[in-house]
Amino acid sequence: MYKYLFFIIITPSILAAACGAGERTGAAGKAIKSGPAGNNLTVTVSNTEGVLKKGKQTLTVTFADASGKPVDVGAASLNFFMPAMGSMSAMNSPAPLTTTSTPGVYSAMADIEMSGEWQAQIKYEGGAGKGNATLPITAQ
Ligand SMILES: [Cu+2]
Repeated sequence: MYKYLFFIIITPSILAAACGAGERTGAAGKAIKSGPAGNNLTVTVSNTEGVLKKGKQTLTVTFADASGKPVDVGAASLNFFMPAMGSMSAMNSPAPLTTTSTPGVYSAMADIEMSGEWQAQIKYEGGAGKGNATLPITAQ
């Protein structure tokens, strides 16, 4: 009972903190990784915890200008790639992107097969130009 009450009391403040961070960075939740994506844009992969994990999960991919404002990039894609390691062949795990109510912010359904070093390969093409980014991300 004590734990249950604690959970109810603490949850709203956690959610409020997450929303506040999202507005500052133009990304939902906490950034896992971000990097330059060409055309003066920065792409950020984020989720509520700021950590990529093994298994199925929803991620947010945000393209933003220098001021942090999301920019609609048109068609975008995300693929998780892991190079061959010893006897294990290279792995590719596409994470389909869907648009959200905010142009420039996409939702990704990722299925990370194993923990370790992945490369998030991001591509886009549209009104903001054509570009790509490769972000090294460690899955836990
Ligand atoms: Cu591997």
